[in-house]
Amino acid sequence: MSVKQESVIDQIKSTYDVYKIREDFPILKTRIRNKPLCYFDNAATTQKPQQVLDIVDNYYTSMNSNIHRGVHYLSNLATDAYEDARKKVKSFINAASEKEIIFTKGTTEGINLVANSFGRKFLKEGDEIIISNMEHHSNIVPWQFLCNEKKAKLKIIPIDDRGEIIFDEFLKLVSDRTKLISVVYISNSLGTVNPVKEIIEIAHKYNIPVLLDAAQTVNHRPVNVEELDCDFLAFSGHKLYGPTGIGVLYGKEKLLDAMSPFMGGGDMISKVTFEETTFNELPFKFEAGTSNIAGAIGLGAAIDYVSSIGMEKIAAHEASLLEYATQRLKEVPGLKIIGNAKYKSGVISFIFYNIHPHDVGTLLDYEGIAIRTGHHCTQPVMERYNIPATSRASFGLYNTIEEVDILVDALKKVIEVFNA
Ligand code: C6P
Repeated sequence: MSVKQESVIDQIKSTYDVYKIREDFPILKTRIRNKPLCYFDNAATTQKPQQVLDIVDNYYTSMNSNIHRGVHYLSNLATDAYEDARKKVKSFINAASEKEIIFTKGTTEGINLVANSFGRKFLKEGDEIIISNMEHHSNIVPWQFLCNEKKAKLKIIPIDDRGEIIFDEFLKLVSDRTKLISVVYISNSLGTVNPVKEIIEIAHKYNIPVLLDAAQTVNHRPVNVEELDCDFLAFSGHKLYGPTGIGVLYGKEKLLDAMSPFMGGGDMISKVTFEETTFNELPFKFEAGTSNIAGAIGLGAAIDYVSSIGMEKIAAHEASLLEYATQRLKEVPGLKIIGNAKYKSGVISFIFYNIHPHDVGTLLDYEGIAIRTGHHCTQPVMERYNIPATSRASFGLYNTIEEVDILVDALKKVIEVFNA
């Protein structure tokens, strides 16, 4: 091991007690075929700490009730806990008001909400929406639906060989026809951290609102919507150590106010007659039907959990893991990393000789290692690099240097199996 690698390990060990943190995650004690689980599929979903599991359990055992409806004790308790979770989200991303925090099912629903409620109201024939070549399908397909309906155009910011947005090309796409820019903050398949602040600054010169897909961001680094000045931001609770089926759409109050509701139903109305319906105030206007109450409360607990560790510390720990893993993977013959941006987050996508990623994934599974293989719901990225799929190891706050070593050793074994 090089001196550099040793100093990286020392740095991690001195500032961050990852072994103590791991104790909070019961699932990490799992053994797979008598080998310790090495969970490197955090970009798909993260594991949950006991603190989140307990809160969700407590909700169902001691306060289960519908919210915003009842006058009874349990309903008030559940409503307070749900609204308390909203306050936690507001502080976590530094929104100006709780009215700007809409609970959704996840990132996908948040983006669809904006496409429907903002797009259908404000887009007209000939208008344009800008996205990038590295978007997740959930930040492509809703805009295609919208553009098809409105006869609008979807413009794509190209990316270079390293996996970075070509900024000059972005500048060429922006015009007074652009009605919205929707870009991923951190790419799930390349790990690229995009220059979103610069994108927002340019967009605002033209009065164009910007939506950030922060599915892979809020779990890895502090996010401050006021500082970014983004207009919308969507993320999923399950990637932030919280439950599945809950997410958040942040939107500036002025914009959310101007938008029509997304779905109709209970809780989002003010008055309903057969002739006319008036709508509830923000944020309830966008939360039709019974929400994922336990999910929101669990997300609040997840926010408490990561905040107690500190997002800055989590970011530093994962940056060290990324640096160490990137170095060590160079030892594996035939392995090529896809995505070498200057600013990267804890995702390493790679291809490996001509061994299909699914075979790599299956062999790693025999060693207890969970990675994701495939296109990662970013088929245009695969097309850009002319590959069908990648293997992807993605880091979370509980991953260790020792796990990276296990991954590297296992990859060397894959070569032996394939005689590559
Ligand atoms: N990416 C992955 O393995 P949902 O499914 O709504 O929670 O998140 C969708 C989504 C949107 N944007 C980005 C950048 C994402 O990474 C994801 C989810 C997972 O990479 C599942 S495909």
